[in-house]
Amino acid sequence: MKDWMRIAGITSSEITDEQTFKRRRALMQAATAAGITGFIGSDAMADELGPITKWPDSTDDAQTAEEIATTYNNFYELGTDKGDPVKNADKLVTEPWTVVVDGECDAPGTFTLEDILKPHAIEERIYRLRCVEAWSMVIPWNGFALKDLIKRFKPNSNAKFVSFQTLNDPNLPGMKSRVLDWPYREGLRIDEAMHPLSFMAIGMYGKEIPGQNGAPMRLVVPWKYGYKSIKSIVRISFTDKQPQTSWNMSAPHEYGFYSNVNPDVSHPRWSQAKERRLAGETSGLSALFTKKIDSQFMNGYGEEVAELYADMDLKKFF
Ligand SMILES: Nc1nc2c(c(=O)[nH]1)N[C@H]1C(S)=C(S)[C@@H](COP(=O)(O)O)O[C@H]1N2
Ligand SMILES: [Mo]
Repeated sequence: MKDWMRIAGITSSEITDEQTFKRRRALMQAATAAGITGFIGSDAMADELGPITKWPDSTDDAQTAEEIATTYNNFYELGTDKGDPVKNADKLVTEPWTVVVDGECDAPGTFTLEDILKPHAIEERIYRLRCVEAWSMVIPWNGFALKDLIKRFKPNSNAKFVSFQTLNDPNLPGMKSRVLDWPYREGLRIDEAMHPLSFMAIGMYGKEIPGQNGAPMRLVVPWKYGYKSIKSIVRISFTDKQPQTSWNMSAPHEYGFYSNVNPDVSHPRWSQAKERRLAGETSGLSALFTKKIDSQFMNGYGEEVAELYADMDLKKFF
């Protein structure tokens, strides 16, 4: 137990729970069904995932300590303080888990988590995650390319956008507050969703993704502000119109649909030129007070994604 966790009011018993066990079992069943051998399922190995291939383009930036990435979170359904999601993670019921896929596609349906995971080999991708609040982390995610999942649902030619929804469980402790119009909603243009960098994470640090980070499955779009990376997804819809997104609905002049990381486009209330990197050289509370570094255009993924926005005024479409 680390001092800073105690300060944050986190106890070790709050970190492990029955949900983790159940998710592990579901993943093991999926791995078995997919004929994946060598899947580590012994109790001794707890919630380790495996086997995992390494993506060659991962960032070399120092990784954020796992203890920080899993205890300093934004997941408003579990509370608005950074330490709330880990404390309330056991309230997020992830078993059974179904994902509804609908809208402009030829293979819609209601899928169990096992159905969703079955065909996908698991990859590790180390990405920068840049929150609109001007802090950032470097996280090794485990999952698969979003495009490989989307292709299975056969979006049709009217599918110009894809939208996502988070579990809408009014019993989650943060949902009593009207801070956002629930359910949490996010969306991407279909070409953004099909971009090879868009990722669906089911794990991090080689383990199943914990509740506070968006169990059992969350989006990771590394060139966009973190709020686009929607957690605990229960619905994927293909639409011909730009979908409504939670932060844009709550404050449209502050949070645009695109939300591409851009040091030259300030938030109306603060600059986006610099960020606080919660990295690996420091741990514990001191990591929260690290020096600021320069923010990068598209969070450093500009070379890969700039073509998506070739003809767009990024100050207008922020
Ligand atoms: N459903 C849901 N997804 C969410 C959020 C949220 O409040 N609810 N917060 C977002 C924000 S603002 C950020 S920065 C990232 C944080 O992800 P992490 O806690 O795994 O670092 O999750 C995003 N996804
Ligand atoms: Mo964020």
